[in-house]
Amino acid sequence: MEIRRIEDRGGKEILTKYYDGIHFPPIVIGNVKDHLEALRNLKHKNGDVIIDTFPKSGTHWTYEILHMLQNGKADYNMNPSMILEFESIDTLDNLDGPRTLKSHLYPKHIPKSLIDKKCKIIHIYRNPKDVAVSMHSFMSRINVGDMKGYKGTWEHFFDLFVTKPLAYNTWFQHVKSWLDFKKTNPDLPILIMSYEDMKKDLRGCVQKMAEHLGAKQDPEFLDEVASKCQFSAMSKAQSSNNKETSMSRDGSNPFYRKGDVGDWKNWLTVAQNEMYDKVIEENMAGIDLEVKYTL
Ligand code: PPS
Repeated sequence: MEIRRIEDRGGKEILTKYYDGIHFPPIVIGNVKDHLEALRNLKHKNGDVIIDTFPKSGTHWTYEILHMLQNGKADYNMNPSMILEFESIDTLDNLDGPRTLKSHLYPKHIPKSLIDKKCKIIHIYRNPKDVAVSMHSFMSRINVGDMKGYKGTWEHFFDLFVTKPLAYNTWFQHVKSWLDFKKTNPDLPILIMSYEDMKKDLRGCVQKMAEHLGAKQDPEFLDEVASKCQFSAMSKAQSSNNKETSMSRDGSNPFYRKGDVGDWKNWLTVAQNEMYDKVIEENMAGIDLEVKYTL
């Protein structure tokens, strides 16, 4: 593992831990290698579910929905930061099953027992323009370990996002790895959904997730889950989540901002947008996925 310092045009840095061809955020435990190897052997618990996403694609949102569905109760979870690569093996082992596990890992690093036992996987993707905007805000607000708040401007950050692999490499590589994994493992229960579809029809997506999990599908319960997981309700409930507010520079919860589709239009200049559209066109070759940039 190497520490990589990725510098923007203004000299502001983003740190990553580089291992096995992938850039990881510096809060991944230890030298990455040992933790990933230990994770490969994490013990499975009956009914475990994994949400995997590229960062800023709706991880917390999906977690809340799945947690409610798994527990049959529409209660918010105030202890939601169970990202596989950020938690110790003991912490993960000590969670009561069935667990709702989150991750941004590539398929090759997902615990083997969870794959062998065909645990349910949900992969959520979000259009990369909104991901870039969300990530810049998050990187500027976060203050945990070696993630001390990125000080660069939006313009400089966007340059990096487009030209350099940052944490979990590029959006295209990450999304492609999961599409390919699903294609080559048709027997595995992997549901792929988009953030934009969740925004457009949350109730319908909650129903699909409940079907995928084999969870209770009583219509009133699913209505309640969808209503509690609307951005306004969920961000309000989580604004007092001390575990998460303690991770930000300003005391706000850094995992919630605007929760919209198409906010990128308020951030990308015409020139940035045209340049990125070309990058998207080149990189989407071989990625068979409908990506919505507006609703
Ligand atoms: S992380 O750090 O990777 O786990 O972040 P993640 O949770 O994947 O993504 C954060 C973005 O998701 C938005 N969010 C929501 N959108 C719609 N509805 C609900 N309920 C919801 N909850 C969180 C959050 O605001 C971040 O997006 P932006 O665009 O920054 O608002």
